[in-house]
This record gives sequence, structure tokens and C-alpha cells, in this order.
Amino acid sequence: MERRDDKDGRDAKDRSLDAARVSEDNGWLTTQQGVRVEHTDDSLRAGSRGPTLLDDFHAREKLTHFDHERIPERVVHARGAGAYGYFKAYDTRLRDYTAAEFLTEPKLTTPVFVRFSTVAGSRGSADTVRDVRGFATKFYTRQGNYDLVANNMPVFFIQDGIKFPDFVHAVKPEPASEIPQAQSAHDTFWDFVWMHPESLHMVMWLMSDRALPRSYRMMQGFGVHTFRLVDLEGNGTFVKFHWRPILGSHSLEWDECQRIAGADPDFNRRDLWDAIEAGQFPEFELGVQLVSELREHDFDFDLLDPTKIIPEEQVPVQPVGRMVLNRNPQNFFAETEQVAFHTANVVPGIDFTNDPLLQARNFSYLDTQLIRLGGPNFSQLPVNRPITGVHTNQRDGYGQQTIHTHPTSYTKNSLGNGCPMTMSQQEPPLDVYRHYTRRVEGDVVRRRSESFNDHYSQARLFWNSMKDVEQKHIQEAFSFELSKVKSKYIRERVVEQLVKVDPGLSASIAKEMGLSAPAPSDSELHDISSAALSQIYPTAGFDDPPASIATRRIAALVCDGADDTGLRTIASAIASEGAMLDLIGPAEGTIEGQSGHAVDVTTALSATDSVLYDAVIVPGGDIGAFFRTNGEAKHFLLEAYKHHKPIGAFGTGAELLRAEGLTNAETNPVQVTDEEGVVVTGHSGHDLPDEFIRSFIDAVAQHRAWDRETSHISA
Ligand code: HDE
Repeated sequence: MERRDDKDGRDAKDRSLDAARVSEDNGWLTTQQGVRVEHTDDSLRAGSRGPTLLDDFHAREKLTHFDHERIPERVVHARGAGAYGYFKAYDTRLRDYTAAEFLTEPKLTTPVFVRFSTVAGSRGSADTVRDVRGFATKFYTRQGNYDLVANNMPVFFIQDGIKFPDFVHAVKPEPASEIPQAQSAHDTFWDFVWMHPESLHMVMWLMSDRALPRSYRMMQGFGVHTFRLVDLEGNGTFVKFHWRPILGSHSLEWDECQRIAGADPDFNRRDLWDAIEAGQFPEFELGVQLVSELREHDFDFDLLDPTKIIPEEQVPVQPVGRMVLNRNPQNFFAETEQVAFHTANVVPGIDFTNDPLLQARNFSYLDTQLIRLGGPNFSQLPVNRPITGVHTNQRDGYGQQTIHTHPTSYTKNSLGNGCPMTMSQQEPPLDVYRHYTRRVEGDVVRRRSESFNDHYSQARLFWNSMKDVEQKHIQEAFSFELSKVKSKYIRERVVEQLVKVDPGLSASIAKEMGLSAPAPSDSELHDISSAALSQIYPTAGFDDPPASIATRRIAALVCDGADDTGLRTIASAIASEGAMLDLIGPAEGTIEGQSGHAVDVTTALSATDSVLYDAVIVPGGDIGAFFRTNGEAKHFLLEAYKHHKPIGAFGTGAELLRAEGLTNAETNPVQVTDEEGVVVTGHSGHDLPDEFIRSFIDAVAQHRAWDRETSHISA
């Protein structure tokens, strides 16, 4: 068979993209008809000061094409960033469960395209808004394309897809003013929430730090629905899909997000692009939770209900493979904008369940592509093309790229030698998609199953599983969002709903909103928690990834006279751990270090921002005057402190931190001290102790010094 000739699927996808790539290098400027153009700076006029003529076919073609350059943006997930890469299964362990070759054949390298996205905002909105993130993967497998159209949260706002337009209308900007952009902090969203308690579990996730990922490379992904794996004999097993980032799952702080939206609205996009360009390829592990069909009713929730997770204590996540993203697209529009995902793009061995949200998605994605990409031939676009042979009897339509030469376009035929043949004509049947045989019975009703009725237990499970600082952030997020809601009664109703999740949470928000504490809940409040739901170490996910500083961005504030010897030592330690140290100086160019050498500055203070870094270093040397006289330098440092970022200081840098009240370490400390992520030593230059460097790196690997935030609560 044709596809079996491909040694490696990756080459096949590269070949299919090669054919589509056009570079204008060394080419003459032509019209679309290939006619060379004299020049394109002036239109054809009747006299150099006269009117432009219709004869100017080049100008008319140029403007017409320009007028049609835009296609409708996605209704949701409009803003995104994409990358190519590959997936490899670890071993053959899933062979007993699925006929999907890419999941079970470790020798295969399956090419992928991933698109990460925000949901609510328009295409031009900022990256760091409070929102769910899309995490959609197209696997170009040898058995056809498989799309895992996932999010970075494991549940959804609604239980039935018929409610999706209602939900999306509520979260999108208010209809009259189109305000606010890319935010749920407004009346219609919260009106939807209180009237739909089924959304509460997801709203807890949305108010948590999960909605503010530090990087697309540092967030989990979840298939959300219960899907089905099907083996070669047709036996089914329920499955939930999980992506786990190798760099750990980390978030920004809300205050930071708002500042970054101004300082670098492309923060997450840029981070993904830069990491790939730098060869720091994002990696994710794919995991599965498997549930035998016999256990379908063993849980106190319905497996078909997409507002529920299967706690990892009940069904562990098994790692099955690894995805590496190693190539940026070459053209945003052609690839990232035109990629068309569809939950119904499945391959043999993967099937659906009766989850009513999934069923609606299986209709909606194809429908949306028809309007967005202008017709039924979008799967011929290079980014969407499978690496397998495609032989259908479908013909014509807008944008048809294929010149069909076969004499027939119907099955069964004799004039075309019976081709294309169906797989049932083959012996033995190979790689054919067969729908799982499932029993359907019951009355035709427009009604939800009673097993979908519990909306509070898992919202509480999530709350119980959060560490103190995570709970604090959730409470602050609710308060922020509700403070933007103009209708007082909507705030009251939300707070009333939250009593059933946690009375303490509800009361604290009520207090912030100036509302009276709502009446206690009559529902039972359980104390169950699930460790994997917290993002704070031990991290979320299957096996805990080793904490690392790989790819982190660290800023050192430098000026003439700074201890460049100490800086070099710490810079090489940071580089050997895979992180980047930027020297931020008073101006672009160089500074003269304490040793008399010129040192290159990475960027000027005025051109960057503290919120764009993960940690800060204040070196020793002659730096006191710089911080005294330069408000930006001081602000940079204090803002990093405010956002609980690790700060390392040595020599006179340690003195400076002490003067600012950021450390209580003794004057000129001999010992290395680490107080809530502020790591200092009195030593500098060649004497910089390894212990200092190690402690600083460890602090960065913990992401943030959350103790600094919680100890202030209790103080
Ligand atoms: Fe989507 N969703 N969705 N969704 N979704 C779209 O398809 C829809 C849902 C998700 O990067 C649209 O091509 C319905 C859950 C991602 O191109 C649209 C329902 C999950 C992306 C659509 C859902 C998702 C989309 C808009 C409820 C997580 C971006 C443009 C039944 C598991 C894909 C498009 C990309 C995009 C419909 C719910 C994830 C309109 C009807 C649950 C990652 O077809």
C-alpha cells in the first residue's frame, strides 16, 4: 500500500509541505497569471496627474486580493500559536487496548502540528488574559489524521453541546459595547454562571492560576471527554487523555499578567517561538487513564459527564509516549490560521462515547471549517493534508486543488476497475476504521441524565486540593471578577452558589464585595482532595518531573563597576542548567565591569520589564549609586519581589537588598541565606560560593517563593 512505502511519517509530512512552499527569492514580480510586472509603485493613469484607468489589471488584481486577505477568525480560540514536531510511543503497552498504530509502535515517528490558543479573545487580543487555553494536536499518522483537540483544564463549563452558543455568547464581550475584550469579568458571564451550576467546577479552574500559564511549554493538556480505545478485535476501553509538560506546570500571577498584556501582548506566543528557535524544544508526555467497560458505573459521577475528572487516586495516569515540538511554522496564516481541527478526525483504534458535549463537537468543528475556510476542500491545504494516500469519490467544490483523472467518481463501479476499493474487499482487512459496536436503547427524549446532577462535589474536590496560596489566588480572582459585575444581584447569586463549594470562600468574597455572608449550605461538604490538582510541588501530573530551571529567563541588573567576575561565574552555572541570563543595564551597549573589562548589556532597562523575567540577580561591586539614582532599576527589583520571584544577590548586592528591607540577613553575611526565595551571600568575585549558586538555582526551579506570599498573610 502506498503509505507503507514511507519509512518515516515525518519525512512524508515534510515532503507534502515542501510541495506547497513558495519562496519569492530570485523571482520576477508577476501577476497571478504569471505576467511580469514593470513596476508596482504607480497605478496606470491618464496623464501623470490624471485619473486611474480600469485598464490597470495589475492594480485591480492587487487590491482585490488584498481586500479578500482576511478570513473569518475562529468564533472561539481565535488567538493562537502553532508548532510542528513529532510524537513517539514509549512502548507497545497499549496494543491490548487499541489498533491505533501511532500509540503502540515505538519505532514510528508520527509528525504533529500543535496549536495553542486562548478562547474568549479576538485574534489580536493579549496572551496573558485569564482564560482557558486550547491545546490542539493534529497527528499525521500512517492510518490517517487524528486530532486531539484538548484544553489546559480537564473539565468544561457545560454538559451538553447544545448550550455552547449560550455559553460563548455569555463569555464574549457585552453585545452593545463589545467590552470587555478577552475577559470573563463582566455581567453576562457571571449571570450564566449562577444560572448554570454545572459550570462551577470549571469556573473554579478558571479562577485558579491554571488560567494564567507562564508558558505554553509549561501547561498540562486534557482531552476532557471520556473517549474509547478499541482493539483489533473490536473490544472497547474508556480512556481520558492527558498531556504533561516536561518543564512542569507553572503559572503567572494575575497582577503580572495585566502588566505583561501591555509590556508584551505576545508573551506566550513569543516564548514558544523563541524556545523553538533556540533549540529548546518543548516536550510533553502523553498519558492515559484507562477504565474497563465493566467499571463504567463504579464511580460516584458519570464518566460521560464532561464537568467531571477521574481523580488520579482512583485511576492512575499511565505515560504512553512523548511529543517534541521542534519547528516553527513558516507562514502564520497558511499554517497556524488555516489548520482545521476536528474532534471527529479519528483513526482506527480511537472512538467516541455518548458524552453529549463530544457528540455536539463532532458536528460543530466540520461545520465551522466550512464557513471559515470557504468550502469543503480545506483538508487539501498543506497543513491539513494527511500523509497517507487520499482516495475519495468527492469532487469539485470551492478551492479544489486536485486534478482528478480517474474515470469514475462513484462506488461501486466497473468502468474505474472498481477503484477506489473499500477495505471490506481486502483480505485480511487492514487499518480500516470500524465504529465500535455499541448498544443504544431508550426513549428519544430531550432530557439530561440524572447522573449528571451533582455540580458541587468536584468543585469542592478542586478547592480542597489547593495549597494555601492557590486558594488565596482563587479567592482574589473571584473578587476581581465580581467587582467588575455591575448587577449586585448577580454577585449575590454567585456568592450563594459558592457556599455549596466552600462557605469560607463564599464568605470572604461576600466581604470583599460588601455583601452580607450568604446562608450556610444544607449540602454535605466533603474533605476529599486529590494531590495531582495542585500546581505546587509535588507538581501536578503523573510522575513528578524533576524541578529544573531549563529555559527560564533570569535578569541581572548591571551598571559600570558591577562585579563582572561574579556575574560570569553565575552566568555559566545558569547556562549549564539550560536557562538564560540577560544583563539589564542603564543603556544599550556595554558597561565597564569592576575588573575593568567591557561587558555587553543584553538590553536597556527602559526597553524591558521585570514582569518578563523569572528571577533577578543583583551583583556586587559599585552598584549602590545606580539603584539610588535609577528609579527603574529599583522598581524592577521591587516588582520581582512583589511577584514572589527568586532574587539572588552577592557582595554589595546583598547589602542593597538589606537596605531595601528585602532580606534580614546580617550585614555582609558570610553564610548563604535563603529567606523566602531571597538568596544572599556577602562573598563576591572569585569567592562566590557554589552553595550560593546552588541555592539560587534551586529557588528558581521552585518557580516562585510562595512562602513570601503566605507568610505575609499570617503575619
Ligand atoms: Fe471547541 N471549538 N467546542 N472545545 N475548541 C472550536 O472550532 C465547540 C470544547 C477547542 O486551535 C471551534 O476550528 C463546541 C471543549 C480547541 O484551531 C468550534 C463545543 C474543548 C479549539 C468549536 C466545544 C474544546 C476549539 C472554533 C461544545 C476541550 C481550537 C474554531 C460542544 C476539550 C482549535 C474551530 C484550534 C475550537 C466548537 C467545546 C477545545 C466553533 C460546539 C470541551 C482547543 O468549532
